[in-house]
Amino acid sequence: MSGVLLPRRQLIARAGGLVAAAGALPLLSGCDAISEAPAVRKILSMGEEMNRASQRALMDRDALAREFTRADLSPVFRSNGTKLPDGAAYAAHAATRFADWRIAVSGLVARPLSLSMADIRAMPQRTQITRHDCVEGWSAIGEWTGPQLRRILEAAGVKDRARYIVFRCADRIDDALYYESCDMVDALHPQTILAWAMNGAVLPIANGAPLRLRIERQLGYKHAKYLTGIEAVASLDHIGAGKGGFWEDRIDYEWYAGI
Ligand SMILES: Nc1nc2c(c(=O)[nH]1)N[C@H]1C(S)=C(S)[C@@H](COP(=O)(O)O)O[C@H]1N2
Ligand SMILES: [Mo]
Repeated sequence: MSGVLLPRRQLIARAGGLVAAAGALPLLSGCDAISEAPAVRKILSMGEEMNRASQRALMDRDALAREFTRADLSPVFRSNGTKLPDGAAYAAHAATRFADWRIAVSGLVARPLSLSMADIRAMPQRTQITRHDCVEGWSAIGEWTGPQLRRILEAAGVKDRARYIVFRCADRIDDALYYESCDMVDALHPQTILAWAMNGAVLPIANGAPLRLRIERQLGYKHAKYLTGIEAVASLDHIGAGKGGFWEDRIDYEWYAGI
């Protein structure tokens, strides 16, 4: 689990440390010219290759998160954070099984949209079985189904100036609405979906009904539940307190929570 939680820059520092260690061997001999010796050159270039490989692994933002099989599903997929949004409005939506719930697609788009859950379910769907890692130290494997976010952004005609997608939620914690955001690399990633189904059934309220984000390369708090809107923006400066998410604004959770 500690590997999962290690901030990116520490991983990079560690990768750099390996290279430094490989390079340190010949330096112990105290001879400058020795780095020209073929064996030493080989060690040095091995270090460089390792560095490049680890950089590539760390930087490959398009890589897919691991997918599992139904045999791997967690018997219980627990809920965290809000388990039931407060208020009469959400209760009324739940009572009608979210028949009138809408998702607003707004901001830097050519065609703002207001999507119903029927619209969401009518789009091409992706199903993926992935592991959810919460920063608080638990993980669970679940199956998620919904349209790729990229399809929705394509339908709305997201403008070139858009650099981030903001996810608006229905639930309040301490009187502020939960929200999250990601950059366009994650927004367009094939495993970034808006899930309305979990483990082959309609998404339970505790897990974010009627619609929640799955952003599989990042930690749990990025996976915004109870979605009411997605907004394309050029800057996060004037969203919330400017750090890109409810917890990022309040405690030192990283905005880029890559796993
Ligand atoms: N709207 C909203 N989204 C949220 C949260 C929340 O409190 N409100 N909690 C986050 C955290 S910390 C985690 S680990 C996951 C938990 O998802 P789950 O309830 O399906 O386990 O949702 C994330 N998304
Ligand atoms: Mo979490």
